[in-house]
Amino acid sequence: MTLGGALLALLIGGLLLGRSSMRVSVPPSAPLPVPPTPPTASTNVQTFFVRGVVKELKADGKTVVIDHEEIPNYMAKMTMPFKVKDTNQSASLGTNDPIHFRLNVAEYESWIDQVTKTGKGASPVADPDRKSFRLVRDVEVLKEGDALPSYPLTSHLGKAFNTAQFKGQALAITFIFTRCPIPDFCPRMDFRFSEVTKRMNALPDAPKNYHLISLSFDVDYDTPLVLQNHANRVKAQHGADMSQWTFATGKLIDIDDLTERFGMTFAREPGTVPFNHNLRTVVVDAAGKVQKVFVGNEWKADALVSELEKAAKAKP
Ligand SMILES: [Cu+2]
Repeated sequence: MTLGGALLALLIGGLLLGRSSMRVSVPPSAPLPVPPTPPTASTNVQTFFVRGVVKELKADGKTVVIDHEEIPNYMAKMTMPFKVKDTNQSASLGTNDPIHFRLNVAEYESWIDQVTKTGKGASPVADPDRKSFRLVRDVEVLKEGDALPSYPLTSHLGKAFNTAQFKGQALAITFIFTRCPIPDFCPRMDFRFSEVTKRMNALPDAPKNYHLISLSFDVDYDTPLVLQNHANRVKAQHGADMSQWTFATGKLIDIDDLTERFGMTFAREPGTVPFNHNLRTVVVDAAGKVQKVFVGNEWKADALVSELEKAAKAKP
């Protein structure tokens, strides 16, 4: 082949590549190639076939943020992170790639697989309506060592209390809502706190001066009665000891204030379900100071137990 021929071949190759990468998307209304399968009874994994648009691929390749369509009977349309177990599934994904995928929901975790691109870089799904307006306080972010302000809350037994009355005790606060459908989010927080209560009871030298709070940010739905039923369910399901654990609710403006101090975010539009949220678990020592903030869902019960042991010893 002559030099000119080689160049021409390269040029054609380039053009072909260019063309193939410009191939355009399946229209959003096109049927999915695989029909939804019913939940498999044997493994207890529910599966859903979902269409969406990639918003971000995290550096480790194991988390893909997807703006996905409604999953009937399961989840509203929203943008949220999904776990990928096999990074080959996410390797070729780029921002704004339209995809379809299978969402697998087991008892304690969820993940996606069968990720298929339906086009490349097509226009993203329109952003959900986020026009609504909310009243918030301008608050300072709290760092470890900062004092936790007092927030008035209501327990699952309908009793008023506040976060300042736990001076002299180690306190762990996590943020949940009882309708959360994602097993590795709120249900996992319930499971971890359950494990913590059992470990604290089993440890011979464990401190007695500690308390756990699971604070709901779904304030319209999670009334004290709903929280009480939820607490009973968690107790039955995990054998949790509820004697030092309170499910709580409060005014949205206070919960907003508290969560914002730790970088915790959730959908706050009135009338919407706060599906789209992240996770924070805060440990406050017996002197009322923030000792530790666990980000996300990877922390283990043992880690929280050690933080509580340390926090219980702080001198007020
Ligand atoms: Cu949740």
